[in-house]
Amino acid sequence: MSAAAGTPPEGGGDRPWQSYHTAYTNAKAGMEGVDKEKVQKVIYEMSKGSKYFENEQRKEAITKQKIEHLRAQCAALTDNDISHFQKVAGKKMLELEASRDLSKIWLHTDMDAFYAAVETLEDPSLKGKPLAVGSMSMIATASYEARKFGVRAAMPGFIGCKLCPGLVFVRPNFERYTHYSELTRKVFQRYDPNFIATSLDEAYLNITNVCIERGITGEEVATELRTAIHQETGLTCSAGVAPNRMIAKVCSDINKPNGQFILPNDREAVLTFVSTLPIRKIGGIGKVTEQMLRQVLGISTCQEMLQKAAFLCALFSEGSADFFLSVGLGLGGTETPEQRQRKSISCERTFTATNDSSLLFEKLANLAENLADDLQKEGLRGKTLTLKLKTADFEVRTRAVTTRGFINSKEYILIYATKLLKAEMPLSLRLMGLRMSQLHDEKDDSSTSTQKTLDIFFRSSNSASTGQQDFFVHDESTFIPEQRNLVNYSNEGVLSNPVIGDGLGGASLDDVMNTEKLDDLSELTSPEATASSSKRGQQLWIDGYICSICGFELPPGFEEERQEHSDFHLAESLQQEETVDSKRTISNESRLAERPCYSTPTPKKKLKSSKEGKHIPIDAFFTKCNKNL
Ligand code: DCP
Ligand code: CA
Ligand code: CA
Repeated sequence: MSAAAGTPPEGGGDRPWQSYHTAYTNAKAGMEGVDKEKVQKVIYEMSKGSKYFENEQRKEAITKQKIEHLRAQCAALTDNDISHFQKVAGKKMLELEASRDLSKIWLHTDMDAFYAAVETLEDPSLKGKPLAVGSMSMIATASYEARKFGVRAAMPGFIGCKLCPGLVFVRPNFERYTHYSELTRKVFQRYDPNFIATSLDEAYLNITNVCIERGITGEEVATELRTAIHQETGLTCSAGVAPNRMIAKVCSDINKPNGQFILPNDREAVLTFVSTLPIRKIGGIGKVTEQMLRQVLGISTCQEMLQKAAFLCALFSEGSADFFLSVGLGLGGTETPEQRQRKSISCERTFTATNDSSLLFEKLANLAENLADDLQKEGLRGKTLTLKLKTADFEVRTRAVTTRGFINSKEYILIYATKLLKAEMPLSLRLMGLRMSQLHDEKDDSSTSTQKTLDIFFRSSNSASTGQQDFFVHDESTFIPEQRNLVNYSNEGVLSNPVIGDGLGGASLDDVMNTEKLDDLSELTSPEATASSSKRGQQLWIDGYICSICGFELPPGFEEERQEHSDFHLAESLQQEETVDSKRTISNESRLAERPCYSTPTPKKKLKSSKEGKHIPIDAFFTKCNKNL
């Protein structure tokens, strides 16, 4: 019964690479003329047999299953069903149309080949060369010269070398990128003090007021802003101007590099723009969604979403269908999200898996120092400390403790963190993180004396070996439940610990399967958020669909896209580890962690993730690649 326009699966046969689509076979700006098939073949042949490859194949098989399932659902729709969903879709589109707001002018700006451009600025001898920033295991970005060969971000460096034999490598230097990012933000600030930075090199600016107050067009603002950025940083960027953020982002990519594209605040112009726009250009529509929509419903352009609106409503959840129809209508966010209060502050580190306890305590001391620095910089103290662990098997555990007073010093953080870690030993870890929540702003009141009280308390407790239990809060009732917004984060089991608290706040077992907890909402709106070291590598899905690192929204149902997006941040954090790790020194205080500890091992109950083993994170692949080199 369905009117779905199915297309046969691609590839297979004697050209298996044709159906091998990874994150890095998808074209980025500057890759238009690339021989796609050649690139796909090289990538296929070089990654064949790796865990990453196996996982890609597994994902591909899952996508195929999903497609088959959707096709079957589609075929089962009766004429009555279709006319029902036509009505549902018609009503929905009217509602969405009524929400259209053409009164705002949004500008999205994105730096060109950001890391590569910064490196070239610092070392002009790199100019004009095919350049990759990263290592043999991972490329963070490639210059436009390198992109011509198919080299791109997220691609392992050895594949980049194969595609472009003269490829020059530079190690990433995050301090530099943060420095230049801050310079760009000074410019953004002048045009919109509430600009939304979604990564080091990207921001959304509401330029409505600037246009009105100065009587200039969005195009003029874009030109002026890009000129200012170039003058003040020496770097180029591209910009898009449109009535909403979703379209503005698409527009900033159109004339990349060093270009801009302006879409007027006119309904017809927006509809014409989306009528031929490939759905993959939309932030949030990744490889899997693209394949599903194309292969099940024959949708390739945004406008086709409207033609197939009834099927979208019939086959997908309300949230997903709303999103698809908004895309078809060219609608997107127009209001500046409210600044939300910071709920927690955290840092985490990924490293090569180890069970060496002295190394683990050394890393814990570094984390405690980082967290203390970040808290102190922001004038914050906290009461609930959470230790996050990722075992060598990629199982994630979180343990929390609530202190009696507000703390922010490295020493106290480390004492609590050590206690939490000791209770889990022995184990082999690949990631550790510390998060402080239940925050208190020192500026707000006079309770800063709490730390003094604790100082005295700790000193006396530490000096008396029998008093150690006293300062560690064991009473379960004092463990504050962490944020209840449990969000999807695949492949992560959660352990509960009846004695030191599991931080689940009474959530049911079903609730906690495959879940992680909400972290820092302020990251969504705070311009500084993505520049802060405390955000490295920490990636959660707020409310199940908003990336806690960059604010990217992937509505419910976009599990594969979320996984890919998580992989991206994981890879990003690995790169940062590569550079940061080499710089970090073991601080003296880390010896604290080596003190004999006072915990009694507590019984643990393991909740197996139902998705365990389904996805092999990208770092396993990179580790393998490194070994193979
Ligand atoms: N980045 C990364 N890993 C990725 C993608 C990007 O580390 N998988 C880093 C390096 C990039 C920076 O983020 O320089 C910005 O990413 P963009 O996707 O904006 O890419 P570029 O700025 O490098 O290029 P362009 O925007 O010109 O396409
Ligand atoms: Ca960029
Ligand atoms: Ca970017």
